Formats: sequence, C-alpha cells, structure tokens
Amino acid sequence: MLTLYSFGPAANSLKPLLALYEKGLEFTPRFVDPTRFEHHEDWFKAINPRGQVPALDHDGHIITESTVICEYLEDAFPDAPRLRPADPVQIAEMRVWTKWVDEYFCWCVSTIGWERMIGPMARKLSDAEFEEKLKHIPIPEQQAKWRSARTGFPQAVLDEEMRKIRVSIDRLEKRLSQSLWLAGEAYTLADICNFAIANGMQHGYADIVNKTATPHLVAWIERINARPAVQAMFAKSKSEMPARPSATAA
Ligand SMILES: N[C@@H](CCC(=O)N[C@@H](CS)C(=O)NCC(=O)O)C(=O)O
Repeated sequence: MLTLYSFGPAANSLKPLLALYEKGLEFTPRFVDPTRFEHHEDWFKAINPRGQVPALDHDGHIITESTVICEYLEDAFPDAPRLRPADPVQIAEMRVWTKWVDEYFCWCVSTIGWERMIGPMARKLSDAEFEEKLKHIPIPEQQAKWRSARTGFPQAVLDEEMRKIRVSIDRLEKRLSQSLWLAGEAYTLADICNFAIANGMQHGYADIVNKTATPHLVAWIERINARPAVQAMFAKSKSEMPARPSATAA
C-alpha cells in the first residue's frame, strides 16, 4: 500500500504526485495542511522527523526527499511506465538535472516564494504565537528561514536569488531549444523534477518566463501540462484537497 503525504500539487510535493500518476500507481493521498502548520505536529514528525513534505509510506517503509521518492518508485515499480532512461549515459544526464534542481534551482525559487507567501502568513501571528510555532520546527535552518520571512529577507539576498532564478531560466531555455525533453529522447524524472519548480513561473515570473523571452521553456511547460496523467493529477488532487485560505511555498 502506498500513502503520499504532501502539501498538494506544487513544488517538491508535485514531483512524486506526477510520478505516481504517470506510472498509474494506486495510492492514498494525505494532504498535510501548511496553513495549520500540520507538518510541525508530532504525528507528522513521527513520519518525517524533519517536519517536511513530501513523504511516502510504502507498506510501512517511510521514504522522504522528493527526488529520492521518485527514484524509489522507479526501483520499486520497474514494470510501470518508465520515467528513467534505460541507457546509463542518459540516466547520468537525468541525474545531473535532478541534482541541479535540488541543489540550485529549487533554492532560489524557494526564497522568493517564502518572501511572497510565508512572510505575510508569519506576520499574521503575534510575537508569542510565532515563537510558539517556531518551537515545533525541527530543522534549525527552517526556523531561521521563518524568522527571515517574517521580517522580510534583506534586499541583497532577494537580488541574488533573482539572479540565480535568471541563470536557471536561461539554462532550461538553452537545453530545451536543443531537445524536447531535458535528458534523452523521452519524458523522464529530469522533466518531472524541474517542472515541479518551473510550472507557474509563466505567471509568477511573467517578466522573465514568457513566449517571447523563453519560447522553448514555455512550450515545455505547456507540453507537460497537456499530458493526460498530469491533467488527471491536477484535477484529482485539487478536488481532494481541503479548501485552504492560501497555498505555501517550498
Ligand atoms: N529536500 C526536500 C525539501 C522538502 C521541502 O522543502 N518541503 C517543503 C514543501 S515543498 C516543506 O515541507 N516546507 C515546510 C517547512 O520546511 O517548514 C525534498 O526535496 O523533499
């Protein structure tokens, strides 16, 4: 039995949701509500002591880290449609892209997302409420990030993260001007993991991600959104999620 704990179809949670639907695997979705700080509750920290989503429960084995979950699904369900190339050179190419999104692309987008979304959420809390919430966050770096989001990240940090976002966008555009998919000739985890972060940038970063400046990147985002599994995933996940006042950032 598979259960996926997630914030719903965005950011890191989107990666395993896309993989599960693309592979046609039955699973129980368990939406963890970030607006109620559910991921910092003891019941969830018993599942992932880092208090972060996504987390996969497969017959009682807990797998964490979004990209690792996707690779795990490939290993555990090799007969389902493949999302990893067969050729070792292409597998290496795929992993360069998944490593890059985890170590670079995701972080700059995350900081701007925290500034835009977590900051206002944190400022709604009184000082006492905020300090109480912080006590339940297990990762010291995440506590510091909450503090920075509440006060607002320094402008120099935001400028640097925007520079890295532009580097990321250029890198994706360049690659996608040469080939339909990021690694090899087919849709793979390289596409899934980068799309999870890039999808929506055509709205949230419309000045730098648009049909004029980045035609290949926008076409790739549209191509992935048109996939039947992706459409089914968004439709089903959104209908299954409890109504929430606002979404959150990675
Ligand atoms: N490296 C982890 C990062 C997970 C992560 O940052 N998850 C976010 C949601 S996309 C989260 O749980 N944020 C809440 C928090 O850290 O307090 C992964 O790829 O799974």
